[in-house]
Amino acid sequence: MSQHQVITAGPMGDDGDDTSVVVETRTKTKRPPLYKVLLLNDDYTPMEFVVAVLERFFGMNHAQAFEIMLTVHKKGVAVVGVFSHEIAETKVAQVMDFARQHQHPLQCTMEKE
Ligand code: TYC
Repeated sequence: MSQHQVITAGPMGDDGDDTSVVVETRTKTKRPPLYKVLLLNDDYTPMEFVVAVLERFFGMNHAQAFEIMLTVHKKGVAVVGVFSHEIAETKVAQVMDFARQHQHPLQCTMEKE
């Protein structure tokens, strides 16, 4: 954002000697930080359950979900989405709750991008 500031050099009459200068100052508008939501591999959570999680909470179709699940399975971790802090927190909580309800040790975390 930019704001205009009038700097007046001296008292101003109406005799046309106005020495005011208009300068621009910048007001920093920082975009809010984004957060990566990460899914972690483990040895016990069934592959089909992870695929279902990715479909249910991250809006992936079956093929996308299967691909990301395999990436986590092979590499140990994958980014499953990037969100605002509040949305990322909600996704993590939803996944952790769902995993706990089904007694799977699936772990989901978030980190600043
Ligand atoms: N490694 C699990 C298995 O072989 C599958 C799995 C994939 C678990 C991704 C967690 O985030 C995960 N059943």
